[in-house]
Amino acid sequence: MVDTQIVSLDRFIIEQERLYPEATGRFSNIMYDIALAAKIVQREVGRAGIAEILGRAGRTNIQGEDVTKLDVFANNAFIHAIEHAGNICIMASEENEDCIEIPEEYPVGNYALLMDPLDGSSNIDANVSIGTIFSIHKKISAGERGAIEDCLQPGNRQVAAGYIIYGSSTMLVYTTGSGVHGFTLDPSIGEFILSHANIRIPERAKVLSMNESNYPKWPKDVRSYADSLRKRSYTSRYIGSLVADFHRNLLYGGLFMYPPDSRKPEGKLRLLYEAAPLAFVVEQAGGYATNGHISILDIEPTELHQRVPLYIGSPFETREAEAWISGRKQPSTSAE
Ligand code: AHM
Ligand code: MG
Repeated sequence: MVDTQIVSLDRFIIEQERLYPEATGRFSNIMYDIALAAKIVQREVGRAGIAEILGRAGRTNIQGEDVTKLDVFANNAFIHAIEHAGNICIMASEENEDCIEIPEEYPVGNYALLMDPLDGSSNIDANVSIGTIFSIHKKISAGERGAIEDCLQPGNRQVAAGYIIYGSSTMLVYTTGSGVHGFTLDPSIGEFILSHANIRIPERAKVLSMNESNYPKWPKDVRSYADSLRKRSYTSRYIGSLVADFHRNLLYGGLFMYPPDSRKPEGKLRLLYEAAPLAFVVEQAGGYATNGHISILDIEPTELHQRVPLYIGSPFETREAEAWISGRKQPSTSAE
């Protein structure tokens, strides 16, 4: 029998909006625009192998890394889907050095959008899952059209955050602070359908996601913590595509870590585009995210492209990692 009771993303957004009589609908409109951009990017990712859009775009981003053509495409798709609608006053992207202002011909709204439009793009050629990460803040600046301070807000002030994973299926997972909900794109009707309501991350899981080749470059406390996990028979799962590694651990449990190392003393991942939005998601799912000392959500950003060490995932392991790395406690070395 055909299920006619499916909950589409649009219906879910409308029902959520009804819970807030004061809502203007502007926030809902941003989510519709993000979903539209996600479908456009998904279409290109799905065609990547045959559409001659693989390979390098011939320039580097402001982090000095190669930019592939799909990064450029995804960045433009999200900017163009969102800038015209009058809901956003300013944007920031991992691909742009400065804030992205809304063109004068368009109206502006009361929200700031930050994004990593296509994370893990070095994996595209190998058909590995990649993702878009987004974060939404309320405007706090005085001027009409938004300013950098709207983007430089701590994670605990996000009004929404989430990601889209382009994998064996395409999923949009997001939170507005009342749980985490996952929607799977049904290509036959072109709609995101609620498939994972109220996701909860397992309390603990013996799974570790980290780039072990960096071990010799990690600080002593991080190495000894990793040693203690090995002694306790933790298994490894790491593909090097943050959204894919994070999504797996969100569903099955585990600890993802990208510590500082001697080459990258600030860590590799970006606070505003990667760590803070995923921290909001994981905390809403019952997990935790830390830089080894404090919650990622409590870090006051000072610059747009700030990097941060990241330990994120199941609450048991992430709290233990923080206690050990900050020197508050030794981890358990028993087989349990
Ligand atoms: P990117 O934003 O340039 O794509 O880099 C971020 C990626 C993450 O997806 C992933 O977690 C990490 O870099 C992997 O780094 P490494 O290759 O050093 O293990
Ligand atoms: Mg990235």
